[in-house]
Amino acid sequence: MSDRRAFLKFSLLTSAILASGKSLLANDSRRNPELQPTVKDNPIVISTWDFGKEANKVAWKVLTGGGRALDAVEAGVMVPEADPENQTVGLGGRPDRDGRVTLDASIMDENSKCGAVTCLEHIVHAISVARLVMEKSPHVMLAGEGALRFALANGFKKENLLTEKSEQEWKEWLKESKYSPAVNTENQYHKTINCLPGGKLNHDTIGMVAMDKSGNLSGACTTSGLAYKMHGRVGDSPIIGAGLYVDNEVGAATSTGMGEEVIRVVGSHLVVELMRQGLSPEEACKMAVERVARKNPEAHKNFQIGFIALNKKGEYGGYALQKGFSFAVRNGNEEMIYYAKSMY
Ligand code: SD4
Repeated sequence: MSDRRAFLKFSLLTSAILASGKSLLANDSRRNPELQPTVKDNPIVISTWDFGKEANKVAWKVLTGGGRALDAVEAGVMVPEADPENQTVGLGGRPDRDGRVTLDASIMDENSKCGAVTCLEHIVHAISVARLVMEKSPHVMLAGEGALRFALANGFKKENLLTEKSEQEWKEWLKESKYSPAVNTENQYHKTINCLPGGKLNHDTIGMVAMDKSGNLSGACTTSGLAYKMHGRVGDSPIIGAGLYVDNEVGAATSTGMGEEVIRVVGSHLVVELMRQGLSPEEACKMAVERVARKNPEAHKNFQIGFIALNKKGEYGGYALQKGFSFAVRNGNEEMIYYAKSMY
């Protein structure tokens, strides 16, 4: 290519980039006053599903006591992890197809430090092991046997996580052994949308993001993953950028639903980057859901994806693929459960 043609091509490219993007500058939140924290001294926590409300209560105590968002989200998600009635997180979680309860969790703080565990067995508080990986190991993620060994070496107690109820259901499932992850829903919708066998209410992964009194953000995500998955399957929840992402300059996001689909678009990172470009939390979640749908022109009607997000201004939002996705909010003004808007 002649110098002149090369120059013209470069100029055209540069003009196109400049025309498309005031965004190039706006992408950098340090240049975008809109994204600077304005809610100092007014903390907030949001989390997935109805059960997020109880988890938020614990996180809220930490936040109002002046604690770090990191401590708040860890303490918050420990609530469903310890609840044996909750069959999608921690103790009592539904097992994989081999009857083993394997947990996935991740945590991320305001300094972009992060930690995760995947396929962790026998430890109720996977989130605390994830935090330990972040703070006491040179790594970001530990898996399976190595994660368990690390937990035990650091004083965690080995427990049986498979409750009688989850074991019974698994044995029932084995009769047909048909793997068809349910479209997860909440409350009034659970009767009309396909649920787990027997129409049982299918709570799901807890993802929680919070901003503390100093305006710092953190997030946590923990789950037993999809029921009856193959042993060793890893979902989105422990993958930084997929199930959880925090950028203290911009905002934080987390996801629930069909992990494989969230991973394919690096969902939570996508939501945060869309907020960086100026979208509101709800708009960013919506666009990420639409991206997932576009990648699955047919299949997306049969699974659920939900995102929630919080920005530096303390604005929050959520969006889902299917009806029935709820999220819980706690701040100085409200303690609420919202039903997210959805594509369907
Ligand atoms: C996963 N996203 O393991 C998690 C669990 C979930 O509907 O939310 N299931 O894929």
